[in-house]
Amino acid sequence: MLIKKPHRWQLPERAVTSKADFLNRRQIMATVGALGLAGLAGCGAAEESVAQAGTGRPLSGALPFRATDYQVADESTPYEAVTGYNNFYEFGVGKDDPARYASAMTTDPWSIEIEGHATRTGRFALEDVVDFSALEERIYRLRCVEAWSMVIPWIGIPLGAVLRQFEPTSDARYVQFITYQDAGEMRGTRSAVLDWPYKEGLRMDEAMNELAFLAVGLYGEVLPNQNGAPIRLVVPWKYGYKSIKSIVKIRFVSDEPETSWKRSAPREYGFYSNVNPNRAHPRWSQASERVIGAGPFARRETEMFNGYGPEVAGLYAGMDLIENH
Ligand SMILES: Nc1nc2c(c(=O)[nH]1)N[C@H]1C(S)=C(S)[C@@H](COP(=O)(O)O)O[C@H]1N2
Ligand SMILES: [Mo]
Repeated sequence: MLIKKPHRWQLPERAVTSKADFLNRRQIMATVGALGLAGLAGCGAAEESVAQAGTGRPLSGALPFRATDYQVADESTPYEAVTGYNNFYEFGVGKDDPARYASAMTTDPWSIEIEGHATRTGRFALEDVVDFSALEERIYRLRCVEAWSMVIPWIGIPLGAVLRQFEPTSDARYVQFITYQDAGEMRGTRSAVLDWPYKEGLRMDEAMNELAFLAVGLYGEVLPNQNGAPIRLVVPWKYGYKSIKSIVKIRFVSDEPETSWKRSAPREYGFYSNVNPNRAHPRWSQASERVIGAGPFARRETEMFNGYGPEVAGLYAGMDLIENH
């Protein structure tokens, strides 16, 4: 028998910040305007959207979406910081390089190649992978391995729902993701900072976890290029580098796939990369983090699994998370 218990996000004592508290008025009005709505009825407004009817997708501006209970109590990081302080090494290693140079990336048309242990494989247009009339908002913490953090209101779709469409077989124990690569458009890839293209991966049960998400937008609008347009992974209980940007290939594989940061420095960056305040990076502590956009001295204690333990700790039952870092 299926016992349906309310999940943590629905508990009444979990104060939910209203959207108006963190979306600035300009963005709210842009969303309302684009949806042609007379009034703003919370974020549920997007439910009566603008049917994209499986054809095309907005290339800029507002996206239709519905609100969810996946929120955190803390205020969202200001839009300017979310889109101006980035890691996207394909455009340079400076925090402002992505905002400066990522507009050179072509994001339309965009297709994703599906390979490996699945019934449906081949090349699919982004619009056939993601139903742009079924988007939802999730406000997640993002914790970079460099010991800084943000809170970002993403728009997207659960990863599990997307992967299931391709009917992975029982041999699919892991899934690998690969970023777009174009030396002309991505000036950073002319230096061998990493072994391009950028690669990431998850164990299949991690990928199917309810929290794993594919984002196509943030702050109610189409994802800016510097944040990984047109589609990027968001895995909120892992260090930020697992959340691979601008995905062009998804491979269902049976063995642990190669991942860029582990390949570059395995002692520092593991496959699992779960946020863990108890395991210091070999060169710095992970016990606390700098809160971006909240003033020069704002810090918070880092939480195990970035605060998402109730949802994900079970995935690692019996594992030594220091050794399997
Ligand atoms: N392809 C690609 N994906 C990437 C990165 C990158 O350099 N290249 N940086 C990662 C790191 S280290 C972080 S912290 C997050 C940052 O995401 P944001 O810029 O949207 O906040 O993206 C991750 N995804
Ligand atoms: Mo990061």
